[in-house]
Amino acid sequence: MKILLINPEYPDTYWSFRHALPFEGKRSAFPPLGLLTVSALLPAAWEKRLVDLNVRRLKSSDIEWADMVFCTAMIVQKDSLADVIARCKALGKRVVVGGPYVSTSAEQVPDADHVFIGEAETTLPEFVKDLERGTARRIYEATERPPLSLAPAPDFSIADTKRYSAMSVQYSRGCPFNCEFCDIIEIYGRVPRTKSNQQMLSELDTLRRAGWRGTVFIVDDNFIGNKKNVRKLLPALAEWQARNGKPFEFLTEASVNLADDEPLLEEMRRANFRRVFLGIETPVVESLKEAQKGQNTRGDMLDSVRKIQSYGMEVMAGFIVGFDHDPEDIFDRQIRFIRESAIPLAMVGLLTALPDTQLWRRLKKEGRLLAESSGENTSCTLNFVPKMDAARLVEGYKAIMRTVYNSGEYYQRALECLRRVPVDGPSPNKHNLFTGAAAVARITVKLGILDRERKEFWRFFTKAVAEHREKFAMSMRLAAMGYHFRKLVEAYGEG
Ligand code: B12
Ligand code: SF4
Repeated sequence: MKILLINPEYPDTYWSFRHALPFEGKRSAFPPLGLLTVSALLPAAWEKRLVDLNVRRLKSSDIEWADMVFCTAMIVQKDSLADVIARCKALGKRVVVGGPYVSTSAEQVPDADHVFIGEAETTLPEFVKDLERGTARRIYEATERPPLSLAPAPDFSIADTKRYSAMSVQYSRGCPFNCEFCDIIEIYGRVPRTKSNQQMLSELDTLRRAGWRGTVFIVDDNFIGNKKNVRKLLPALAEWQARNGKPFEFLTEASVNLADDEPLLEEMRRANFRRVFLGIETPVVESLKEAQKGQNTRGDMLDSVRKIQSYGMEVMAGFIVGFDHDPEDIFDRQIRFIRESAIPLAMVGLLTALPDTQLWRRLKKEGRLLAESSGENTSCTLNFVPKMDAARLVEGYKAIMRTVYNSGEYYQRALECLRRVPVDGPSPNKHNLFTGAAAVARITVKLGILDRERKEFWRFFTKAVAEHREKFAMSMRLAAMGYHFRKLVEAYGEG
């Protein structure tokens, strides 16, 4: 059996990092871990190929080669998914779909032959057996969320790893919190399930043996969701890093209460976590309460960010405007918070009601739901009727984008971040692509010569080199990221 696995194209959003990737000479930020896992769940004797549309085009010959096509999608990939399904069906192929978008919106893929709702660790083996017997159904829905002991190690062999800026692994699924707008807890549940230490270390061994060095994204919804197990994992991770010459620097996502746990932060520092993404959402307590995000009201959030930064981790964060309780001065308050937090990568979005979330159900009941969400929180469209005047909300949102990604503001935050985030131990930069001569040359030519904001770049560069020489790679990465965000603002936030 020949299986073609296809990852549809992402639009140009924060997380695509599309404008920063060329500096590193990469095509996409992360490989599609869902499909690598699906590949590992299929019989070893089947032949598999991956086409990631974010890395290269899909040729008709790719489709013709296959007996069956497997596609994944997040909601932002839905248009590309529809194109892929249409092309494969036109060539007479059997199409199997799954992943987070399909799991909440199965009715949106009428042309797919087989639809997987939820995680596939138990349903995919059942499908394979049904296929052999000729009794395969159209819908496979996981009745229970599988323990992660059933999750196989991802099949990295099908990915062209050189094309990606980081590799991904997953330790846990689910999050114990209950944020109203979140679909994670609907799809993956509120009881975080983890892999064993042995599973994790063996996945890392595979990546290391395959020659991977540099960033590894632990893609968990909330890395500290199951603190009891994470406490057992971290010392093993630190020891593994030390034994193997620190081949990886980790990036992950966590809830803000990470700041309350200094022993955990210390363990993360030892294991070489260099970046963490936090869901800060808003400095407005009433809006946090409305979002059922009590974990963000437990203390001063600026202090929390500073604490995490002091353990050697750059903080990245998500911010949201559009809550019912947002006051008139919300836009200024968000700008002020972002400025004071020294979070260079502040991903500000308009609130969106994702399918099948508590927010979606409430807005539906209140008659305020307008359409399905595009999932693109930068696209300046609302899929519900906000309490604030919609035009004012969108205008205020754009004003935040223009301000926080203005070169002067951004570089100021980046410098303050460099100041706050210590780098200790053997240089984590040694595997960092941003120290490579080609990357530095691309950055200095593009940002220091061709770009209209070159003066700001040189001001940043001079200070960064003079005051933070040991963080050169981090400075270069931040400069490249600033360019990506500025380009996004030009696309979405101006006018
Ligand atoms: C890592 C990650 C990313 C990464 C990389 C994604 C990639 N290349 O795969 C990045 C950072 C790029 C990213 C970006 C975004 N993401 Co994201 N991301 C995740 C995260 C945290 C983990 C994904 C992952 O690797 N999971 C591990 C694998 C093993 O799980 P899985 O994909 O679910 O696969 C399992 C099943 O779903 C199933 N399955 C999956 N595909 C298929 C296919 C077939 C054929 C079958 C049979 C089964 C199957 O089998 C697997 C094993 O059980 C998830 C949350 C989560 N827990 O999954 C959010 C998540 C997928 N992202 C989400 C969103 C909204 C986004 C953004 C739009 C955020 C934003 N607003 O900017 C952007 C959009 C990207 C873009 N560039 O425009 C939402 C999707 C919501 C939805 N309903 O579609 C999620 C669920 C989280 C959330 N609520 O925020 N994301
Ligand atoms: S903390 Fe994050 S993952 Fe957990 S429920 Fe809230 S938004 Fe979802």
